[in-house]
Amino acid sequence: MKTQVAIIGGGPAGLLLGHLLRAEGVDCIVLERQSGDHVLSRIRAGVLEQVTVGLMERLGLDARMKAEGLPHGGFNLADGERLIRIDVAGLTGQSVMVYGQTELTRDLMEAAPARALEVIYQVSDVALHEIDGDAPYVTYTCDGQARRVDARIVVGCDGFHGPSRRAIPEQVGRGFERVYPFGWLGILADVPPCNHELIYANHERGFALASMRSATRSRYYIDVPLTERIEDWPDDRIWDELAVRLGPDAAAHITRGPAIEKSIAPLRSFVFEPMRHGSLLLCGDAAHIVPPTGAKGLNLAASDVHYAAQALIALFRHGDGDAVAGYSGKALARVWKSERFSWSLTKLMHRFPEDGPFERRMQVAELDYIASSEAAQRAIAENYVGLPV
Ligand code: RFL
Ligand code: PHB
Repeated sequence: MKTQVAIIGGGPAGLLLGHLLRAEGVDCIVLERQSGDHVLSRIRAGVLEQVTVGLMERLGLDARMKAEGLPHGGFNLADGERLIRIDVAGLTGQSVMVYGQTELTRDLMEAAPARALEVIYQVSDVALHEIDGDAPYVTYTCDGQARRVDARIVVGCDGFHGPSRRAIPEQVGRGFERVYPFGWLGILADVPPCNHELIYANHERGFALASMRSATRSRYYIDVPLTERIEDWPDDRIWDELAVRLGPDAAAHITRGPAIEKSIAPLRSFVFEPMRHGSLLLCGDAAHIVPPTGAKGLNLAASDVHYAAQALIALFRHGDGDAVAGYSGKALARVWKSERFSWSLTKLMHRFPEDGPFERRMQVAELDYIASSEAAQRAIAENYVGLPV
């Protein structure tokens, strides 16, 4: 098989890129290891930046998002008794959209056949070849048969554990990493949210986040040591902990219900440089990971895809190879800024086991400053809503 762009990974990054390329008449194929149902069963991001919303609008795939998504003009930082509201809309003139990654992925998946975007599910043994030159190819197994797809460009949208990043020779690439000493235990339940906006709480017992998917579906998180096992967290224990950490006002409005999904995700900051080598481009979690505190992971994947699509359209429509050469620099400039924001919000809102009274005083002083300074709130708001692409 021959195509212009072979995309590895059919998560949000791979599907979004596939659609943007097909919309401009560029040939591509998406190879996904899992089934479509499995991809949709992963409960992940919930907050979309303007850039992500804008890409769905450009594709004309925003109808359900506009009907069912919840535009949020602010969010809250809680610290003990205090609630600091960040007026994102007032400070930036923009808002974020609460719409689950699962729903966005479903919209992209369902639109694929009608737009001639070919996605092959349940492929295994994906391997990249000859990415140093102009004629790379990808081999894989499907239905027990060995297959090969020849392309001009390969794009790795295969997440943190996929094979694409590992295909870049060790002497060419470098990873920068920070692993955090805790994970987020998430619970999804069909109950109304305790507050109409998100609350990120720093309590002496640890971090908590009150989020949502809709007016009737809530998503909550608490941070736990990495040694914790999900089996040791029956639903009631999670609800009890959330009620303490989120504070009495939020607790009074928590509706408890059985978990539809429950899992522990480790927290990591990671950036791989460069994001292009030869004919291989990396997008999304394949190239970088942020801790979820800033709600940036999916949105960074979307901004990478925006830059990658621009570069590939320039190459295939206008014969301009410079854009592909410039992809990594452009994408990384935005990636590092989102990494900084996610890392700083994580530091501000979590109790690290190694921290002592000095570090705690620093958190309190920073929260005091944020509470009293519009400039500080504006800096948080413009990062939260998403820096321009
Ligand atoms: P994905 O979603 O991991 O998709 C990669 C796809 O590649 C496939 N794959 C392979 N395919 C073929 N061959 C192979 N060998 C393959 N290996 C892997 C996988 O099956 C998969 O389908 O990466 P992508 O597309 O880059 O998207 C990134 C986002 O999923 C991720 O950054 C976000 O979910 C992060 N994130 C959040 N991001 C936000 O913007 N806002 C949020 O509110 C937010 N909350 C979160 C989050 C991530 C979380 N977890 C669980 C990590 C909350 C949580 C709890
Ligand atoms: C979510 O709703 O899953 C969510 C929201 C905000 C975050 C992270 C996750 O910062």
